[in-house]
Amino acid sequence: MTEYSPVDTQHKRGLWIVAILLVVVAIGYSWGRHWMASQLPSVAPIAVDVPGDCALHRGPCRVELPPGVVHIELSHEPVPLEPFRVQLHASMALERVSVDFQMVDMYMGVNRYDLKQQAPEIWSRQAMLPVCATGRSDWVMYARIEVDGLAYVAALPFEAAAAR
Ligand SMILES: [Cu+2]
Repeated sequence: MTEYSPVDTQHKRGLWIVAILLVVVAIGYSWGRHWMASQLPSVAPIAVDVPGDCALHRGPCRVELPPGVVHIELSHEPVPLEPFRVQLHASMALERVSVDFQMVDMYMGVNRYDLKQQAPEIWSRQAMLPVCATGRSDWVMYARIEVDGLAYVAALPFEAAAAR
């Protein structure tokens, strides 16, 4: 016959509380890690070479990635504060594409756009450039392309027309 003493019962209750606390901490930790991961870009990008004659305002640039070729173009020569389209088509399916516009040695704020998927290998999005206070027109579009679980980034130069 088993006898339960009040001390044993208290001890058991204490163990239960510890177990529940451990579970709560474990769930919190796992959720926190998940949340932090979702706040960061999923993968660090690999810089890829761009042809020396690439000038997006004149026409499409061809970028070679290990899994295939990507053609990137703008609908027309961008004018600050006027919308233009960024279009991208690849020889393979892509997972995610975003672009960011900056100037050489001049931080122009966040000008990041997530492109929308039209088909697995066709992505596009309307974008707009801010006005440069110095009147310069030399820009770089950083295209970040995610494919096969890896991210690549290509720096594509172009000129903007004068703001109207
Ligand atoms: Cu500027």
